[in-house]
Amino acid sequence: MKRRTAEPYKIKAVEPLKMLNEQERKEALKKAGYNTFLINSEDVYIDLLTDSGTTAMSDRQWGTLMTGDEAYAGSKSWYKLEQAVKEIYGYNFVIPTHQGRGAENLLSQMKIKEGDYVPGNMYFTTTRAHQELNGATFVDIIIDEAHDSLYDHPFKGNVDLSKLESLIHEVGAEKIPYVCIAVTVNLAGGQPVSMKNMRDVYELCQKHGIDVMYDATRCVENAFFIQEREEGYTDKSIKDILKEMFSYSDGCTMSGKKDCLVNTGGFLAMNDEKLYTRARELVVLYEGMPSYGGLAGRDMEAMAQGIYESIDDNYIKHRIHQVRYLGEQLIEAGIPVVKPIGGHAVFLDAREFLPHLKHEELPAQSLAAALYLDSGVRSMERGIVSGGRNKVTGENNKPKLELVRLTIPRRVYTNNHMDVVADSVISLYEKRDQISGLKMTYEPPTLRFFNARFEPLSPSGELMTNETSSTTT
Ligand code: PLI
Repeated sequence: MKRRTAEPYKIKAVEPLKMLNEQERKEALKKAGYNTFLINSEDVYIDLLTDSGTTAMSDRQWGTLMTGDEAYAGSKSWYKLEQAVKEIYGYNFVIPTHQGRGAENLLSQMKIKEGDYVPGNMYFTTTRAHQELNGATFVDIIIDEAHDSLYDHPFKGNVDLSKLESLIHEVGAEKIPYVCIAVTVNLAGGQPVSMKNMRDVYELCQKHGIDVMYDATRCVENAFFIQEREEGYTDKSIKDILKEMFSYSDGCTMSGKKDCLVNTGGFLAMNDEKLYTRARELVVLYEGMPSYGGLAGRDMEAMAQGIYESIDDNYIKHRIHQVRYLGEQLIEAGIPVVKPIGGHAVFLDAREFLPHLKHEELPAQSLAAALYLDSGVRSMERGIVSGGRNKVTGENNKPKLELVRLTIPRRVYTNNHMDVVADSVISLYEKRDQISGLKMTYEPPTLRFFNARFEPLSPSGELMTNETSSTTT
């Protein structure tokens, strides 16, 4: 008999949810220009837009808020956070930032020169934007399998070493300020990198005098996959795995809003003292003193506590299993999703889901809008709209993966919520031919997905061309 498991926490406070009817959802969607980023949160039933900053904090974290030291300089709370980062991630130096992109800004400004190349295992929107803003060209060195949504690979976030070697050969190591390795890879579907691959990348980079900087945003999730899948790690603790992972890098940027289990916060960490000294100067310009970096003392307290909670083996096991619980229901129903199911989200393959739509008709944007209309579940487009335009030609970047991300916040929803989401996706799949494409009616020049507006392409101007919702909400 298969024994079922449940959430490794009790619920102490609840936030009641508003449940709009179909007509109200239709109006909310139209008002938001069919962009799920622009829907008011109170109009959302189950919010799977992102796992970023949406974590439920523990009673201990809430408790630490009262002990936050709000001193402008030398806050006690900062020293607690610094200690937690050094202990768990193992770096020598830490600079706090208001969130991950604050750390990306500092790192990119300090290390990149005009005309440089930054290789990475698939792009992330803000990371690449900061690299480009500082004059670098991003080069994708992830294994080819990562671009194939159906290819089942235990470590689909791995770097293709031959791609990295070719780039070094082609442009020269002096044009590569660092290699950026994301653990896990968000846009590939939350896919992990193996320990062996991290070790190999580090060895290769050391040979050429190139730094390796991790995007550590979902590093605990990555550590779980190593424990689960990589030979020699089954009996190791998440804490030990993390330590080894970070030993194959020279520093990292971190969005604490994900695996540090807080609503805001981040940091830049490194082993090089010279880089740290420069970062201490630069952080004052953009974030604040090196002892708070844009954070309140209470935020730093909560993040220090969150870092320790995140490495609890029971917490992370449930976290990954909850995402898988949703993903496996969809796979069983024949829904096209990115395989294997990753760490923080289930990704619907919108081109397979809506084969009647051309890429220019924005299948992922349309599917995300249709899902909200069907059940009030909010998801996020990760496809051609998020891909933006080529900075030289101005053409749309056309990422091979055209996805809708169902991102599961940490410790927020129960498996019953996952069931409601699965029912809605399955019901939409049954009437998928009724979903119209969208056209962009307003396009902001940078990171357009946040604020762009759309309209249905159907002659009736409706998103669902023959509307009959099967949901009860
Ligand atoms: O949102 P920030 O600035 O704390 O972090 C930026 C960031 C960096 N790297 C990666 C892999 C991310 O996923 C990331 C932010 N992700 C968001 C907001 C998300 O919804 O996935």
